[in-house]
Amino acid sequence: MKEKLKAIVEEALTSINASEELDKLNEIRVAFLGKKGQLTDLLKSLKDVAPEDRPAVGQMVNEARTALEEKLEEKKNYFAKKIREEQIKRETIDVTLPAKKPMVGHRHPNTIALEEAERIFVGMGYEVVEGPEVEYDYYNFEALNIPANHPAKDEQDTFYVTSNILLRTQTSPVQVRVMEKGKLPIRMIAPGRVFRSDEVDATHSPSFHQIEGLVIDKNITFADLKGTLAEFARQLFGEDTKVKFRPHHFPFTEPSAEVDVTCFKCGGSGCRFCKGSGWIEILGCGMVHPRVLEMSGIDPNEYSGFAFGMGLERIALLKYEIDDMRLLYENDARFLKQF
Ligand code: 2NL
Repeated sequence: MKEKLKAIVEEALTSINASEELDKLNEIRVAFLGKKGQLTDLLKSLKDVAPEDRPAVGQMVNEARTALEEKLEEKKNYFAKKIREEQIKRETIDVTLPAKKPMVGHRHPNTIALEEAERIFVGMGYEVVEGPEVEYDYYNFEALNIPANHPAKDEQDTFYVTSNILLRTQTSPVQVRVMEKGKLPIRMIAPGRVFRSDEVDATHSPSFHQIEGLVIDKNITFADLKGTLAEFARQLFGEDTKVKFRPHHFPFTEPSAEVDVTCFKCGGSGCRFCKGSGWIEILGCGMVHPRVLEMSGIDPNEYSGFAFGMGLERIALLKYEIDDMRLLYENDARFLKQF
């Protein structure tokens, strides 16, 4: 029996040592220590041993069992450690590898142009004010001296929500709302989205952006308007830029003018960019019409002011020499990346 036990233990130890994976260990455990395992069988044949030898033999078998269990456990731990080490090795991150650069977007040309214009006017002490895109007919037209049936209303034909609520065609309503509040003087710009029922082409869109400006105080004259816009043009297009005021008509200003700047490409001598004229139109302006002041509760005998309005897209297209406004809205990253 002793011989047999020794043989079983040796066989078991050899198998354990030779095993190369966790599953194999389980097989060994079942084969030797399981219910029908070799060691269990041996224990069953204890009844054939002389009664006086049984305790000693029984103890031997049990000791062999404990020894095998310990050996199995030891090997199991060895496997677990090996698997963990392999996993750690596999999952190691090489921090010296060059990182994948995340795609970082940047500002839209419209935004760049807007922030540039805002910077210039804020530098001159203007406040930036925003207002609703859905407006009352009153603030968009009536309060700006454009009564029902006025031809200018047709020109700015727009999107109506109801008969007296519409999508604003200019950001002037924001300025009317400020004038109405009655806090003077006013020095503000009103940037924002405006809407007109225009067909899409290279220079038109049913939705575009405007920056309007308004200054109201005592003794404001056309000279203040000229000086302000000349300084704006110099900062936006370069120190040598000159401005030219051409008489024009707007219902909300009197007198009114359109403003051209000397072409920043050719300096005014005439080129393809300015279509040979040397001048580029950038905005409309004028002295606020006394009726407009009056309607918002400002006494035109005490106060006067100037106002101007420009298309943001127009500025962005000029500044970046883009020849089609539609490019600004197509969101083609290959185009936008360039600015
Ligand atoms: C243009 C140029 C302009 C104004 C906008 C304005 C605003 C108030 C009072 C008086 Cl609250 N005027 N804005 C003035 C002149 C020109 O925009 O081309 N508009 C169609």
